[in-house]
Amino acid sequence: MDNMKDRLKALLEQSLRSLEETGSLEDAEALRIKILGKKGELTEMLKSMKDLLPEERKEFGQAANEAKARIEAGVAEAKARLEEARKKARFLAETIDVTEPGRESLPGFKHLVTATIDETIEFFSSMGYVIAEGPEIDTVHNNFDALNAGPNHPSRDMTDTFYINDSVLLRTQTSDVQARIIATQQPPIRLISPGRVFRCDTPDATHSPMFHQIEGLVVDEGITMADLKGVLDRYAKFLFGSSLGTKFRPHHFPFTEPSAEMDVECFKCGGKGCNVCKGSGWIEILGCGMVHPNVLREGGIDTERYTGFAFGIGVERIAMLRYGIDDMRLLYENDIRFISQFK
Ligand code: 2U9
Repeated sequence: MDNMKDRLKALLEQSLRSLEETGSLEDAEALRIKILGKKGELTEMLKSMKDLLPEERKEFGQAANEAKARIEAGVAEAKARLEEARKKARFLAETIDVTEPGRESLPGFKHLVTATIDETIEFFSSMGYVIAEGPEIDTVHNNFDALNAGPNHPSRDMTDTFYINDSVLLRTQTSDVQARIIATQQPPIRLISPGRVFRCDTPDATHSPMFHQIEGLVVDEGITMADLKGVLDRYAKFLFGSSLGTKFRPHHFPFTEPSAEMDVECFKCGGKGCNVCKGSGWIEILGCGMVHPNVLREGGIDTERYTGFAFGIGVERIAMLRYGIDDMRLLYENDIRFISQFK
């Protein structure tokens, strides 16, 4: 009996010390099983009580139960301590330093060609124009015949136009969109047609075999050159500055008569002459004219009742002027160092 009491005392002391020293929740649980589990050291000791005399059993039983309660309390204490330590460590590890500078995000931004198209769309839609789009591969009829560019027109030449076959080509202008519309709709018509066009050109600072156009078409009763001038003058001011004047020079296009090119006063020098306007004080920005009666007639529109005006804008040219770019190829290389200057 004395021997058992000594062993119990030693087990109790040893257990409490180990629990105090244990450094992890897993170790604390392992200790609990080692001492109090089904085959634990204290459990075994309680089992061996059966060999004691009845009065010894009572005394030892009491001592063993007390020891068990103290060890259980020790386990609970150790677990609470370790749980707290684990929480603290986690809080420390997961702390976010809100004073640290954030990582720079790289949001996308519009390409200069897209930005120019979108701004032009914004301007014309605010005046009630609709946006019309069409296929980039179209018929010779829609691209040339319907636009009064007869069989001998120079732009039909193989060296200027990409032909797919005798009757199908890559459109050289977005006018094919308008040709379709006037063939299927009656006035009033008021639209712009932004899109890609193709010409057999070797790329250089001012040419590309693919570029973007925005063409406009208005057909209604009583449309005159004054409407054309008013709208396009407003557009030039919207693009380059409200104080700048515009002028119209006679020109020739097969689909308009009379035809003109519009110049705007140089936005850099205000008209005095500089490197941007090449000393003239004026910058050419678009072509325009009153829709040729042949074109309206081809589309089934009564030319006694209706007249119209049309214009064509080279998007890259406008973007280059506005952003001071001297080589068109830079717009297509997509070098992020170049493009991000215009964010
Ligand atoms: C229809 C009737 C008339 C479209 C027009 C221009 C003038 C023009 C150039 C601008 C620069 C082409 O990209 S560019 O090289 N375009 O100057 N375009 S009038 O006239 C039309 C279109 C459709 C039915």
